[in-house]
Parts: sequence; C-alpha cells; structure tokens
Amino acid sequence: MNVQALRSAEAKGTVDRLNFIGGEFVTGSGGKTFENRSPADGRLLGLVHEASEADVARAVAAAKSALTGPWGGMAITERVDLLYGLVDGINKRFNDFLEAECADTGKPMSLASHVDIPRGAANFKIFADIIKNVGSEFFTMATPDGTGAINYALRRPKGVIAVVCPWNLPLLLMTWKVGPALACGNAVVVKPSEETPSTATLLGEVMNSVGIPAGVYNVVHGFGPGSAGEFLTRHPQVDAITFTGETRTGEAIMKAAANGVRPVSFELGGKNPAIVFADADMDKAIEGTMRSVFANCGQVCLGTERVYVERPIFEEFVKRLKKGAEGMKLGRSEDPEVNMGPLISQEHRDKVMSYYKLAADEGATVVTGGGIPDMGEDLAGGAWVAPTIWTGLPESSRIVQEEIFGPCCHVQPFDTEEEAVRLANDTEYGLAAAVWTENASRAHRVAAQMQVGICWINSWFLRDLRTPFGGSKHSGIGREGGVHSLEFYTEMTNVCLKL
Ligand code: NAD
Ligand code: 6OD
Repeated sequence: MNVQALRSAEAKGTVDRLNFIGGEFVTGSGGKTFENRSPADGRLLGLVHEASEADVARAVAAAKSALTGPWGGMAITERVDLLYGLVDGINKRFNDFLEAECADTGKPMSLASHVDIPRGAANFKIFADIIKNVGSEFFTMATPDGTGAINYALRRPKGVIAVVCPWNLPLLLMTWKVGPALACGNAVVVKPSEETPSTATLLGEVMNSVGIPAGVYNVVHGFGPGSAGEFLTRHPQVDAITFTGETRTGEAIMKAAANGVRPVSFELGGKNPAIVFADADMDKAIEGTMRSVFANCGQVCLGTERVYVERPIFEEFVKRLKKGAEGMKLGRSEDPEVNMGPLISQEHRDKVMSYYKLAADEGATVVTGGGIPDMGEDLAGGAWVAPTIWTGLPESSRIVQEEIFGPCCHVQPFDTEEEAVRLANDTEYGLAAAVWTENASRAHRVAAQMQVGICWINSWFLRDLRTPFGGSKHSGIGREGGVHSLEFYTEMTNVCLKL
C-alpha cells in the first residue's frame, strides 16, 4: 500500500482510491491520478490512481496464478463458505459501503440502503446457493455392441474474467458479475467506472478480511479507450469479458474480444416502454411509473423513457404523473426526505440537457421540468436536472428513439392493444417493458409479444435473481442470473464413458 498517498489524502479530508492487485492496494506504476468529484456539489472526494498497461497486465497475471493456487484447488463447499463470508463482510461494513456509494453517485441514502448495498451483498449469497445445489446433465446411450455408454457433464471455471462496470449502480452491477464468476471458481479483474471507483476498492478490503486468496479479485482503475478498460479487454490472457454499459462501448469491446475469440456477456442500453391500459389500477400504475422513470435520477438501464397510455385515461395519467414529478424532493443523499439526487457528472448533464433542448426545439409540450433547478448556493456545483415529462412528439423523434438516461419520459396516447404493442416494440433496443393492466389474459398476451429480456406486469424492478436477465436487439448479448450465469462463467466438458 502506498502509505504516503493515503496520508496526504487524509490530511486534505479526502479519500484516495488505489488499485487492488494480487491482494495489495497499489498506486499506478505510471504515477497518473484523476479526480473523483461529488456530483452533488462538485467537491473533491479524492484522487483515483490510474492503472497503467503494465499494472493491468500484473492484475491479469495475479488472477491467472490464483487459478493454479489454493483457489483453483478449493472444494466447492469451502469456496461457498468464503462467498457467504463476503456477504457478512459487506453487511458488517454496510455504512462504509453506503457512504462511499452515495458520495460517488450523489444518490439518496434511502435508495442505496434499500437497493444498492443489500443487493451488492445478496449477489454473493444467491450464486453461492446456486453453485452448491446445481446438478449436472447425465445421459445413458446404447452402443452397437450392446454394452452401452454413459455421459455426464462437468463444469470448469472459464479462467480470468474481465468485469467492466458502469456508474449507475456500481456495487450492485459489479457483484452481479463477480458473485457468479467467483462461485464458479474463476478469478476476476474488475474495471469500475471512472466515475465510481470507491465501492469496488472497498470490496478489496473485505476480500482480504474474509480470506479470499490473493489474486482472485483485482481492481484496476481508469478510463475506457487508451486506458485500463481497453488494456484489460484486449489483454490476451483474459478468457472472457462481461460488460455492462453503453451499446457503443459494447461494440468496441466486442472488437477487442474478437482477438482470441473470447466470449462476451453484454448488458447494454435501453429505451424501455411502459404500456398503461385503461383497466389498470391507476394508483399502482402511477406509483410504478414514478419509480421507473425517476428512480436513481432516471439512470437505470431498465427505466422507462417511453410511456404509452390508453386514450380514455391519458389526461388523468399525465396530470397525476406531473403532480408526482413536481412533488419530488431533490437534495443531498443523507436527507431522508430526498428521493432524487443529481446526475452522475457535469458531462452527463450536458448530454441530458441537450435532449431537453432538442425536445423543446422539436415542439414537445413540456408538461413539467425541462431545465436545471435552482438548488441554492450550496449545491450549485452539482449536476442537477429537473424531473421532466413531455407529450406531443412523433414516434420518429430522437427523444422517443434514443436512450437519454435521465429523469424524463415522453407520454403518448394509444387506442388499441395492437397499436400499443407495435409502438412499444418500435425501437432498436430490447431490454425491459412494464405493462399495467388488471386484465390477466391481456397481461400475458401482451407480455409474450414484447421484444425484451424482461417484461414486468404491474410492477417494476422486482428481481428474482434466479431468473434470466439480459437484453435482446441492441440491449445485449446473453443472459445472466440463476443457472444462466453458470453458462457464461463455466466451460462444460462432457465425459463419455464406454461401459
Ligand atoms: P459506458 O459504456 O460509458 O462505460 C461503462 C464502462 O466501460 C466504464 O467502466 C468505462 O470506463 C468502460 N469503457 C468505456 N469505453 C471502453 C472501451 N473502449 N474499452 C473498454 N472499456 C471501456 O457506460 P456508462 O455511461 O458507465 O453507463 C451507462 C450505460 O450503461 C447506459 O447506456 C445504460 O443503459 C447502460 N447500462 C446497462 C445495464 C443493463 O443491465 N443492460 C445496466 C446498467 C447500465
Ligand atoms: O438487477 C439486476 O441484476 C440488474 N442487472 C439491474 C440492472 C440495472 C440497470 O441499471
């Protein structure tokens, strides 16, 4: 550990984030750092030590050698016990994780304490349970000589897994990959988002404290192109890449993965619809749509940005959604009344504001929001935007077609079930949908036609971690969750024995 770097940060009241390689916290060998700033008020949280190409190579080598050390030879029961230890370890330091996550993202503690951190821990438990209980395929076969043969499938770890993460749910989305990867016996090198370096780093401390062998979990900090993200994904000793982030980044990573034909698992962007039928329970539909549009300041890949409402209830729905949006309390994470934080960065705010401007230019009716709220002097340096609702744009509008990833949605009326299905599917993305109706037959009929990886009926972000999760079309490749994660994180060998 670079004690000098940490002392100087402490003296300034900030926390520096180091790389975690082979069980040790280290500065980048290139001596480069970058700033981690609060999106709530712009204050400096600390410096992040950027990994050089050589550091990334050392992390990959540490992971590789862990596979041939005690980790590689460990019985599943022992590995599972270590994963349960991680759950306890995160829970013991719950407040440290909560504070670090909220400092990096500005999200309300009321949200992160119920979603990000508990799920960050639960991801280790669910996959420990699954690997402990999963069986294997077995087939008997006839042979011409009459003796027969038996076949059984063995699962082997894939090797070194690169885990490239986004900033919107940092711990949750990182452990969603690291949990199954470790449960299956792999070693990982994690590249957290440059915006949210903290909880992945803290997890290194927990890994050491519970006795996960050195090299099994590594963290390299930095950016994408020309930095740790690119160095990691093009490293030839990386055996598979799991990535969550923008579709365009997925395309770049897929090119890197082509060298050496490395498998990828991609969870990418979305432009998710909600369909609200006139027979929906209006209270439930409003409550659910408020969450799906505005939770995490609209920075949830599964969030709703297009709402289709059956014409007889359109006006009432828009009126009630507007009232909800205008009742939201924006502010600091630690305020228990606050239910919306800032966007992740000034750069992302520029992107979201460019869409707010475009909507106005294209002639949208701005039902509410559309600008930057006055947050007072204290928060003037933050990346705040107003919760925003539009109506009146055509389907072809960029506002209705492109992922904005902010607290906003376009609401449009429809007249028939067929029209609603057609509009909902009219996108290059295929991640999630929400359908609001009290008619059970319609609910199942419509869900079956949604071209998405997950379709909620009368709910949103209700997650059973045993179920398949992922996206179709431009929203991803593959499914993770439950046994589906095992498909990605293991290689299967069929053993055929002639009797
Ligand atoms: P991003 O693609 O900009 O960055 C994600 C990660 O990739 C970061 O760690 C970044 O440093 C790294 N990266 C960037 N370019 C790279 C390159 N060329 N090579 C290797 N690594 C590179 O995404 P983001 O802005 O962090 O996250 C928001 C996006 O993520 C949205 O599009 C959202 O929909 C998507 N997302 C999808 C899911 C899902 O489950 N489908 C979940 C969360 C977020
Ligand atoms: O719940 C999950 O497992 C998951 N991957 C959620 C993704 C949220 C996107 O922002």
